Amino acid sequence: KPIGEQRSLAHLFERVRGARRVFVLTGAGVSAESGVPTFRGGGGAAVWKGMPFNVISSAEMIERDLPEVWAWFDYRRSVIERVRPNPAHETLARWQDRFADFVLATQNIDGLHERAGSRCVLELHGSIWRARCLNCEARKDLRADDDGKRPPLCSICGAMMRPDVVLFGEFLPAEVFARAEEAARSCDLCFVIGTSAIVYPAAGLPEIARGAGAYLVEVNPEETPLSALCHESLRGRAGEILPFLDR
Ligand code: BJW
Ligand code: ZN
Repeated sequence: KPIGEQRSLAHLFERVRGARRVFVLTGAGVSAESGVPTFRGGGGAAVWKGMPFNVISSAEMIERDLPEVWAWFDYRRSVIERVRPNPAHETLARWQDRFADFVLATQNIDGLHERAGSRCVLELHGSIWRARCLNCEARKDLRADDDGKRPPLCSICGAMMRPDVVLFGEFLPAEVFARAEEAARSCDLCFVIGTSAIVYPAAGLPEIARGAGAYLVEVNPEETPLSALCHESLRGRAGEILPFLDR
């Protein structure tokens, strides 16, 4: 029995069935069942060679030790490469056709939503599969074009490249975030799935949806700072709960 009380459950199903504009925000927990480690939660934070992830995944590290930043992301890419999307990703891929208006925003950089078939994913924190030039902003798709040089060099201007991800202290891609914000503001049903909801501005999106009158549902085995704001907190694993909601 994955989810709570019968009465609220019936109400939830009614909400899901009647929803037209749905906005979903996902975090690392949605990929946990695929075998991608989360950053926090489940006891302990991610660490790389003794460095907590908020140090190695920070803007300062790009200047201080770019090769080490590449080593950290290369390691994670090697993990992600070997895993597959799980039933949570698959359910969300189906939802793009189930609802009249569906927007999926993710904090994840692993590309698993797209691999499961989601089109137009708003990648708020970038992608581990791309590099970006430090000099001219050119991008490189590492799946198609990776000679193994670290750091990779820009094929336009020859400068060094960095992972095209959003590190602590950096701004989110403005246009991507604006589209997510607009979807949050105008949805009638908002799901927050597998995120500790402490990293801003992404964690502000469900607050915007709630403030604009949406029905807010959280899917997470653990309580988060958002739980108090949610109409429903479904305490369980995304890969079990989402397929259950899809019936
Ligand atoms: C399951 C499950 C299962 C497990 N099913 N669920 C003080 C106050 C307010 C803000 C700040 C502050 N000091 C600094 C800031 C700003 C900072 C911030 O918010 N910090 C907070 C930590 C306090 N934000 C930023 O820096 C952002 N930029 C910004 O604000 O720009 C303006 C600015 C410019 C200049 C100076 C200052 C401000 C950028 C944030 C970018 C975050 N990037 C990272 C790293 C990306 C690259 C990489 O991957 O290494 O993104 S951090 C990391 O956290 C990663 C994630 O996307 C992000 C969110 O984590 P997520 O997804 O929630 O994962 P977890 O691990 O935290 O949680 C997993 C959850 O899943 C848990 O709840 C589990 O229970 C659950 N779970 N199994 C469902 N099976
Ligand atoms: Zn360049």
